[in-house]
Amino acid sequence: SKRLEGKTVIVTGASSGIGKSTAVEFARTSPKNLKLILTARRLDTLKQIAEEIKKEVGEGVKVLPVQLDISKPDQVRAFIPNLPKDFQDIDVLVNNAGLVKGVEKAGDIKEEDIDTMMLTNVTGLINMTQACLQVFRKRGKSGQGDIINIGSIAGRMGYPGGSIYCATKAAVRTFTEAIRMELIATRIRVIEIDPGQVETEFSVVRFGGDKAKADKVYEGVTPLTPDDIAETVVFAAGRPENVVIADMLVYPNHQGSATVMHRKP
Ligand code: NDP
Ligand code: 8X3
Repeated sequence: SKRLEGKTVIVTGASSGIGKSTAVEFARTSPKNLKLILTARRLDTLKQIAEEIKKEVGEGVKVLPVQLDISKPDQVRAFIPNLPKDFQDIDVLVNNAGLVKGVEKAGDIKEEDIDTMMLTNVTGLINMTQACLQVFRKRGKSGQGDIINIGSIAGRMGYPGGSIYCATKAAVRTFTEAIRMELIATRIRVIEIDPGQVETEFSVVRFGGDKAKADKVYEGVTPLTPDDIAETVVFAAGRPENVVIADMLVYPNHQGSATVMHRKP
């Protein structure tokens, strides 16, 4: 889309799943003139993805892989000042990095897992948002830019075995809603996309690398693909400047809530 031409886009958690697909989808949609900053902890994977993107769309998209652990406030603080000058004028932030650890119920949840989820999904997302708002506020008369937060159905309702993850995504949802109001006198758009079940590394991470347990989550169903969500992210970013896709809930066809799934016997 012409509307994305010339933009600088950051995707957090671009090494896998929805973030990776989102990076590729931005490049495909605006192959002529785009700057993409791919961030995650796994730098080697980001470098490979940058190569894949270049191979597919050519040199019109400038891709910069940057190692960044968003759960570390000092890394987020240093992130924008350390970008090459021609990548610092960020237009779009996709706050996608996030994770779930375990299925333990309250009383048995590991402290370490609580911290990891909170520091990544909540503190990390907030710190990234604050960093980019510094840039957005300087643009135009009142400020301009897009913040696209990946929430979850888990932020709209709790489910057993997901209390901390659900709480983190509920925090994302309320933070998003509040800052949309705070920024109402600006041209900054605040967008939330809430996926239902998407097959990515999400469940593998949840079960500490146990692929067999992860596969069970998707038994008898056809989950969304990360590309399905990537399309909605790029759609939202590509709307005319006055249009805000404030909030989108996206399910696969078999899903009716965080826990209601129709499984083929
Ligand atoms: P993946 O596990 O495939 O991808 C998660 C990404 O987040 C990875 O690129 C990972 O990169 C990155 N990440 C994790 N921790 C950090 C960190 N501390 N700093 C920087 N990057 C980090 O899962 P998904 O693609 O499914 O998840 C993407 C988002 O979508 C998450 O916010 C998730 O909560 C949300 N979501 C997922 C759903 C699903 O069913 N899959 C449904 C609804 C929402 P690395 O390990 O290299 O750092
Ligand atoms: C991931 C979806 O509800 O399966 O956000 O945990 S859920």
